[in-house]
Amino acid sequence: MTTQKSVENHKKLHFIKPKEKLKENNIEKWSKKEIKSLFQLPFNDLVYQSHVIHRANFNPNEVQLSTLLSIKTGGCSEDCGYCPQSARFDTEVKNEPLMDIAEVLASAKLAKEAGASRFCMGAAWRGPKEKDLNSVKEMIFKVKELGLETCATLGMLKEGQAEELKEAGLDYYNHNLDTSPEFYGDIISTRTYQNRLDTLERVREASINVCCGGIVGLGESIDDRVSLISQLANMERPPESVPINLLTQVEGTPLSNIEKLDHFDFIRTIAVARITMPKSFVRLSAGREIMDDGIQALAFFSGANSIFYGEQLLTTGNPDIEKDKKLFNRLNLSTL
Ligand code: SAM
Ligand code: DTB
Ligand code: SF4
Repeated sequence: MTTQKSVENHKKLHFIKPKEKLKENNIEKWSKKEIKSLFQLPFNDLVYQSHVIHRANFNPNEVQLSTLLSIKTGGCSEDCGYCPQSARFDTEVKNEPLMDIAEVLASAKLAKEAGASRFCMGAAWRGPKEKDLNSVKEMIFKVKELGLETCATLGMLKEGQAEELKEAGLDYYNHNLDTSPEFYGDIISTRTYQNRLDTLERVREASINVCCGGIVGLGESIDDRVSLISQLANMERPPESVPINLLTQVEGTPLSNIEKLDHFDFIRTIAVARITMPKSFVRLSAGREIMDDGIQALAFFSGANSIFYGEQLLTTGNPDIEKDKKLFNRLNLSTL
């Protein structure tokens, strides 16, 4: 029964103020304790707070659309335990060479016609070789000429490569931290957390927008989610774009049979990302195909304002464009 007392208690709910203070005297903007206390809030209290912060910083009825294309699929040397493109796992993904520029441009044109504003090119590499980088630079230049924002995710970058990409017209570089530093070694052994931070630093230094987030549902603990958010939110400048992926379980990968995450825990992660990174675009990324419309609507309410749009992610499926358009209409969402 709702008593007057319980109503009064909720009015007193401690409201977390968005913090925009820069790192001063090495004091973290968000302590792990504060982040954990967000994850532990009752669900309604958390999504209420994240929504209020969302509408203070963004139009809550707008969603940005990015379309992905795998320009180099499969045969990857790395051992990321979630990934169907690693050559070490027996999955249905085949090793294909780098796509032709003409094919990439044809896809980009279709993405633009369908309403995407950004085109993201992904390659199953540890990092790009110089010859490959030249081809990708040409792709970036030509995709940008179509009037699309450009994004690339090519793995680790060496000194000077980010500058080359910037010169070609790259707007965003996606490189995820994936999980907490503590849990990372359980998922990937072929490159370190520090390697990832170094690449992100190179992207920043080259004045390319940073797109960096992670995956939930890898078997990590709540403390690992806290620690991932702490890494992202406490960067000197938090990423402009924060993709939150729900693990897509692919047969043949080591994580194919792991216990499935409760989708409300996915929403909690979106909400905490929104509260701790109030000015960033938070992307509801992999996993939409297995989420019902209600969960997606809740993700938008909680602060997600970007999605991957188009039938395919890299090697796995994503909702049909027509299905997404219906969802936007039902929720009166306009797209960017
Ligand atoms: N090879 C490059 C790299 O790893 O940096 C770029 C492409 S990689 C596929 C980009 C990101 O996709 C990964 O860092 C990971 O966050 C995400 N990803 C890959 N497989 C996934 C899966 N099965 N479920 C959810 N996210 C996934
Ligand atoms: C990101 O955070 N998620 C995208 C994109 N960045 C490159 C990739 C999701 C991949 C899902 C598995 C696949 O389709 O291969
Ligand atoms: Fe390779 Fe990237 Fe997949 Fe890791 S996530 S195996 S680096 S394609």
